[in-house]
Amino acid sequence: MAYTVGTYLAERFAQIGLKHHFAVAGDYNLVLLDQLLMNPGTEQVYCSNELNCGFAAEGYARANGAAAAVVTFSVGALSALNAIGGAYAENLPVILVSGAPNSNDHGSGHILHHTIGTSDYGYQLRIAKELTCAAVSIISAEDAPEKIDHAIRTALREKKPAYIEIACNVSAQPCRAPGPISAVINEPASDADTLAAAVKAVATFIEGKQKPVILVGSKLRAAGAEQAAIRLADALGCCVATMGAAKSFFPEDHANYVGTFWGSASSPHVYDIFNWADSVIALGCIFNDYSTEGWTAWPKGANMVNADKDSTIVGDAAFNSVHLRDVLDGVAQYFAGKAKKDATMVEYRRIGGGTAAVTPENVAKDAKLTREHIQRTLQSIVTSETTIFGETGDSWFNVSRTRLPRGARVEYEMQWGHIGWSVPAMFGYAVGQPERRNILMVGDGSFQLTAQEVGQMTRRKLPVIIFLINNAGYTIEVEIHDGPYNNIKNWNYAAVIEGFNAQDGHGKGLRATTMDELDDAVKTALAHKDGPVLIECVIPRDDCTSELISWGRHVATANGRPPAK
Ligand code: DPX
Ligand code: MG
Repeated sequence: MAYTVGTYLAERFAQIGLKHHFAVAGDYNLVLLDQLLMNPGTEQVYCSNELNCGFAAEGYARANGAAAAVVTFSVGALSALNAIGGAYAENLPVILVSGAPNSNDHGSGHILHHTIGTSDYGYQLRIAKELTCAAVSIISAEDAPEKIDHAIRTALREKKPAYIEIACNVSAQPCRAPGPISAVINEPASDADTLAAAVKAVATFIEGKQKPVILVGSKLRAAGAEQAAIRLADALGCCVATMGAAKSFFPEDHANYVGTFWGSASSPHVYDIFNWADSVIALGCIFNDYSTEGWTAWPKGANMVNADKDSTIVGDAAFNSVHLRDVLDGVAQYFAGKAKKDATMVEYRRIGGGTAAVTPENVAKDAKLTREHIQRTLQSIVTSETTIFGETGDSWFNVSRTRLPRGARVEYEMQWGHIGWSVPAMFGYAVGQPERRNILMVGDGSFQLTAQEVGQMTRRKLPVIIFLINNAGYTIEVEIHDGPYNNIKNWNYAAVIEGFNAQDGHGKGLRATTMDELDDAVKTALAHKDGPVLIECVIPRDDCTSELISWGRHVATANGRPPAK
């Protein structure tokens, strides 16, 4: 047979468009890595540790639609599984592949290295089952094709991670050839009767309302419904807001776009208009404690349509097995040519929405650097080719304030919220989309978790621009609840980047404590093409956005609710 289990897997990677897969070596996966290397259609990209490897794949999936990470058993995979939980939360199809014990050792009573020291090797598969949509263990080449295809197909269809473990002595075993890829990537169509009923129910709901608004959530991309949401907005003519996590999932230059809806942390006038509206059409929204500002800004009840990736809820009726884009297109067609449902847009303009001019910055250029100047600087370099990764922390709100031209993208990880995610995820994204202007905004606390992956950006000469906000600690936590645990060890961040260069790297580390210094550093960063540039932006501990302060108060109140009697 011409194929092996490993080359079969590599062929599937290449067929689903994974021009790269991420890896950390270990003796349980070395032979598998050899097999994957034989396929020129999928390049192996190395990471510094398995947590970062999982996040690099997660970021690559954001750039590329899907991704894979290949790690060794237990010591590697259990770290990567944190990022796989993140991929589940963020609706990204990341295939985690783990090397596994030799098939002869399963059930033999042998005790193996890198395990918890018992002879049951099923624990990793059991853990993975909780965090993925499909998890398989391959201990024979016989059923490898079926198991591999099941895991990949389920991940692509559900936009969730999957897990494949392969016994180390099986990955080079002869295996049958893969069949056509359409069996793996084809999605079943919406159920026709249910779709017709769902479209009718949503259209009737909107007909009965005077003041609808559209709320775009972060599952819109996973649902493949970004273009359909624009068609619905065009047909209705009402206000469209994005949830915090969904920034850039609807074009900000669209006539109906009003900004972010996030309670008191909303864009100007957006919270007002949502309170004035008589109905909300929610598209792929996640309402959690953070996104609802501690349950205080939570659209719910009878005046809502909740349209999700594969299900739509209108009042007390549920419609399943219908794709969001099909429902939206059906409703848009229904309203095409009818009078616009644009009352919220008219009111938004009446209360001054969309008219705020950018106020000039009125300070001496050699003045101490401020958060505001960092945000303005970020704004000044955003192009239609830009992708910004906004890390958990005040970076969320700084990036949220940035206005985006058509084509600019923002990536957040707000459901999982793992600080440090953004460094490896940006690395993975930049591997997938190296030609974009890739910008990362990350806090000092977050950076300390995963800083090594800047070394991989250096290795691949990726010109990522990193704004490292050094506000001397965990400021978001300071605003929620302060204590000594929010102070962190300061680093010489610029020197850390220089350290990654060793004899062959071209990364740059710069430090800005005044506005002038930041302006100069950004000029240097824009001109630097053969490696990352990190700009350490030094600001006082309490210099944060007003959104963070008000949001932090609401979250603290929600966290502090006493137990129900
Ligand atoms: C924690 C958070 O410095 O940003 O702007 O100063 O807040 P700000 P930093 O990166 O600090 C981040 C810090 C400690 N969250 O304020 S948001 C708790 C937390 C988490 N993820 C993990 N551990 C702890 N979100 C993995
Ligand atoms: Mg900080």
